[in-house]
Amino acid sequence: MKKLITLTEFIIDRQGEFPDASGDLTRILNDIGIATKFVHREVNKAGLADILGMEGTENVQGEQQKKLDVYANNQFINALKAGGQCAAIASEENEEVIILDNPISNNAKYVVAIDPLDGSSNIEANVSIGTVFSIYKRKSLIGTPANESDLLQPGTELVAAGYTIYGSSTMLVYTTGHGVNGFTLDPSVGLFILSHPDIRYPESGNIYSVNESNRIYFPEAIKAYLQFCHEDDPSTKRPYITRYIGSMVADVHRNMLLGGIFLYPGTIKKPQGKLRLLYECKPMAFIAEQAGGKASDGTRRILEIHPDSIHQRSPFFMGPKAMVEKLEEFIRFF
Ligand code: P6P
Repeated sequence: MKKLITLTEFIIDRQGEFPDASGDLTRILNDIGIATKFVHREVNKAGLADILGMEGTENVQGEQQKKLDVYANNQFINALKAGGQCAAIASEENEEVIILDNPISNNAKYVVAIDPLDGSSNIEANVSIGTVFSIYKRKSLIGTPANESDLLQPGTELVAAGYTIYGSSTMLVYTTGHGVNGFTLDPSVGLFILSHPDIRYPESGNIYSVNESNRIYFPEAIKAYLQFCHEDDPSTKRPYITRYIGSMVADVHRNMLLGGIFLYPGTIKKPQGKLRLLYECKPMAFIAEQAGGKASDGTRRILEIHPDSIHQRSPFFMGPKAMVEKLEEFIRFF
């Protein structure tokens, strides 16, 4: 029987990839893994909310139940606070950066940007949703409280990034800059087991994922690219297959495994698009590049964009290098 490798064993085994590894990154990744299991448990009960008295109703103590995305946010904040390896958190759920100003966290080397439950509006339809996380080394003086500038770093400074997809199974996929590996949760024992070692994009693909209801608002270059996707040319696997779940983590995960491009373009109404640069686009871009793919805003490498604010949005294109570069050709031409 093949030896099962747990997430914890894998993280510890790979600790050697960092010359100055002190175990802090190992611990912070484990903290995220623990919080993920609690979120998994609640997400999987979500459909029973009315029956179990969850999600917006009052529980037996008369406490107002948290919406799942607020619940998830609290789980990750509490786990990172308790773990003591994180000095500050930028979360999709919080307007301001959460500075963990206490003697232990002020000595932490890392800060975290997180979307605790992306796509949560899909829960009531039982559609896969996800968590997206990313870890940076703080730039501010260790021993002092961290600050917002610790989170406003280009993605090239990322130490680790990953996502969890709560779908038919719960999978945690992450990179520390040495490839991408996927772990599937065995809920019967509460362990993430290595199930998808060294995930790589296929050389190219024939899936495209975009919300085509926005088509009339897309720039001409994007409209032309979509026309290219629809053309009948079997030699280039076109017309491409359209697949769009409306939950970024699920769309990105499927496309990375099967070969496809994910597009969330800007529109004439919202030129910067919808997705957030810091805690959605950059972690996914790190994953994309580590899986042999590419991620851009149409003209710039996502990882090289320096965010000005923590909730800043960006047009976002991610997929096999050949597919993203074909799209960028259309953008250059128009
Ligand atoms: P639209 C979910 O709300 C989300 O933030 C991403 O997960 C997803 O890719 C996108 O929005 C879907 O947006 O406008 O296509 O419904």
